[in-house]
Amino acid sequence: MQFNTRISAAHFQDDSDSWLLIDDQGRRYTSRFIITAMGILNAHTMPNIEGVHDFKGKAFHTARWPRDEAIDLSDKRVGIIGTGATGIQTIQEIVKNVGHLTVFQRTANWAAPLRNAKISAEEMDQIRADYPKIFEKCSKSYACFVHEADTRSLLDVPPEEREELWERLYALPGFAKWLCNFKDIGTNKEANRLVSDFFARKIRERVHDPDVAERLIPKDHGFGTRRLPLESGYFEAFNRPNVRLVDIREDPILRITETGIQTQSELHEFDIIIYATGFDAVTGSFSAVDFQGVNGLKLKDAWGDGIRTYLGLTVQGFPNMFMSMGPHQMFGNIPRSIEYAVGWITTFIGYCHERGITRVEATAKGMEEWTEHVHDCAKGLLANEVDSWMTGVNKNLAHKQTRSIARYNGPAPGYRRRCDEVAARGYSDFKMKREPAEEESSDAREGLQTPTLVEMRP
Ligand code: NA7
Repeated sequence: MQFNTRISAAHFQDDSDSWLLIDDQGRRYTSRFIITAMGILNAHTMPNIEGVHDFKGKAFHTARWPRDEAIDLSDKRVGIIGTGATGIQTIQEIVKNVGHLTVFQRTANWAAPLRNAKISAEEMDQIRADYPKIFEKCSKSYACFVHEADTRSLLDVPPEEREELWERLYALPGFAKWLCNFKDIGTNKEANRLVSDFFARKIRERVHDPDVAERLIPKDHGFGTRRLPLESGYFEAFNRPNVRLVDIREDPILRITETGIQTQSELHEFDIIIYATGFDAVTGSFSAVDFQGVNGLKLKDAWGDGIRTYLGLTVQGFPNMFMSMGPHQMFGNIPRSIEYAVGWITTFIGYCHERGITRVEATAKGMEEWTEHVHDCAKGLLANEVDSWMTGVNKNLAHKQTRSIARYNGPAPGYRRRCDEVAARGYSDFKMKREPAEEESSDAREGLQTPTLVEMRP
């Protein structure tokens, strides 16, 4: 383990079938294989608002919440920009102890109760006893969660029965209200409109001021077409006298000033500004590293006109590089997706190790076919008609203004079956190179036979 180390460059070395990694201190490491495990929501983005660095009070992105000091908001005027999952969770928490909070909302998001609760010792014992069943369920479900969709089409079900299901789901914890809903709410516009109406009614019931409630109800996308934020008292936060909602579609932010946020109509003065403005999702972690494959091909150029992968695990032109939670992988229940990717990758590396294979690389054909398959799986999903980090959009970044297919949208069991088939074929879809016969092997090559990291101080 090498702690506190940020890799800034990773270059494939053609002559030794290995990777050279360079960290931000200039230290160099070589390795036969690399596995990227950098996360899909890692590179945070500040808003592209003029004057964002001019504010003289305290300001930070939620991903950089100060660790070295306790932030006491009890007598502070606080502004927060962003109402995604992070903004929603931040707002519901800080309203418990804040002087005054102003929430700047660009896009209202659907959100539904999390319903976390303490687990008794007996419940915990039961959950532990059920682990095999839970894992079995996750291995069969669409997105690796315990939840499974109601197999009926919403429009085939009488209105009272729909209501009954929705009320039941609303009372359950976690993603049940999203993932145990009727199977077609993510594909059929009318079904989606009806389920959205139900969740809009819930917001109206919970928010006292009807005008504020209307602003908190999304009008430009349907329920569940963006990753559903789960909340505990988010909507009630707006019933507090010291919380104000500013809809910046109506009253746009012009700039950040030394003292606060200037909208078209007003200067809002603050002691603290919190940016819950999201991430350069999925590919942002890759853009932060200078990845260079065969012949110096840069990964950012290889993906310049669209992400292309083979199995979401490898990229042609980047031999011996594997991705855990790279693009075109399942983003459902992420730990389960990681588990599968890690198993697949390490089995492949073990296979190479046993057979003296020093280089493996996806083919251009394999990558084109897989990418086409990923795009086919995305067809018909309403989620892909909506701007969100899941469709690769980040309006703070010039190169991420249009939608792309960044994740695998098909069912997880189908994804795993395809990857398992590749392994069962002895990875014959890959170009492979064996190490030279023993008499040819040099000391340097022997040093690279195992996938251990070799550090070379500069
Ligand atoms: P998200 O879901 O990308 O949300 C970012 C929020 O910040 C969203 O409301 C954006 O509005 C808003 N935003 C971003 N830039 C601006 C600017 N320049 N001006 C105003 N508002 C802005 O990120 P999160 O961190 O909340 O959640 C990411 C995932 O982490 C989440 O889905 C879970 O899976 C865990 P917009 O919608 O773009 O209009």
